[in-house]
Amino acid sequence: MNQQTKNNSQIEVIWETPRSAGAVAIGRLNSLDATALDALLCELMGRTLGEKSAQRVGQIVHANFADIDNGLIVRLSETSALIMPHGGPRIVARIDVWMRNHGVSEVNDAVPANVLNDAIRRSQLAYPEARCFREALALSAISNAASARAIPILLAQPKRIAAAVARGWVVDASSISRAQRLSRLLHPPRIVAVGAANVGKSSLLNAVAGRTVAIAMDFAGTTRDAVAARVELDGLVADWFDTPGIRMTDDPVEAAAQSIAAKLRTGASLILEISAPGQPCPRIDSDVPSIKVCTRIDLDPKRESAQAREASVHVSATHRTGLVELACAIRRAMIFDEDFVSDEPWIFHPDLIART
Ligand SMILES: Nc1nc2c(ncn2[C@@H]2O[C@H](COP(=O)(O)OP(=O)(O)OP(=O)(O)O)[C@@H](O)[C@H]2O)c(=O)[nH]1
Ligand SMILES: [Mg+2]
Repeated sequence: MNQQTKNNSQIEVIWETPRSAGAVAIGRLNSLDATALDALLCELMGRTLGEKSAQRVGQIVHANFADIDNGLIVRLSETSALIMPHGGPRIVARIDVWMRNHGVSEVNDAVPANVLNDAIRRSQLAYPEARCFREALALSAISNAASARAIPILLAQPKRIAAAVARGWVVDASSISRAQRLSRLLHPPRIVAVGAANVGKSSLLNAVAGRTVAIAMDFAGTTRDAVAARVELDGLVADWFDTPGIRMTDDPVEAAAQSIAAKLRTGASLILEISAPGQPCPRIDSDVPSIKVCTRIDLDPKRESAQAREASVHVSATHRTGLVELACAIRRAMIFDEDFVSDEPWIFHPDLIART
């Protein structure tokens, strides 16, 4: 091949099909300059400008592609066309060289070999339909996400991150904290309910889960082990741990369970400090964020007790009231409302910014 490099940098080619073998490959040519696109297509087909070609919008032409292959060309609009040669990787690679030699710039989010790492390689192999490595990572994250609310946000990221990386976007502290909050849509956060014995902690978990997960009975010390259930709270899937009531005990089983509960609190994303009218929540020494919840509010409908006044959420497990408000309060503490609507990129995987 003896092509001269021409200045067609105003034309770009995007391969819509994956770089693996396939029956047909589809490349999209875009240009703001319709005349430059006409000229390039004519040259690709070995025709002179003005000859019957693929230049009419909507027309499909069977053409020779620079003696490399033959296939179809569709003129989608004045400024864009699809070229569809056979999908052998060698054919596509040779057309790429031809394009490069004709000054066409390639818009290709595929990762260059030097930064191709295992995570990217695995996701690209698993999702050959992905148009770029960021989309492959997004599809892989979607398939593992615990909460469905992650899906629309993840789908928006490939374009958003590519644009941000291209404009020299720098990951700052606020992007990192937002990413940490949003990651709770992928990996369920741990929520630990604590409180005095017999306030109604297990009943509350059963009410939220909609089934009997933990034994609830009218005597202190019913829960003697940490019991967990995966629950959905305003679209956020979380692991809710019920713990034994905090009280002095001689029972070695209950004491062991309390020490497990203390460890659970340290690794928690959120602590629910459960009280009931007349039954305050013992003081918990912890750096973990917490929400004060007053249960059994059916016994204090006017919210006159100190516990009702102190709490930010009021529920009754037996009457099933306040459960939606509790779910929303937990979700908001874990992921802010603005996190869902922000246009900022979400770096949900460290390799997303691998290429700069
Ligand atoms: N009126 C009323 N009673 C409730 C409510 N929630 C729980 N109870 C009652 O409170 C008692 C204790 O409930 P549990 O859920 O076992 O309390 P707990 O905090 O898990 O108790 P321990 O495991 O012993 O720490 C039971 O008799 C429940 O029926 C409520 O919202 N209103
Ligand atoms: Mg209990």
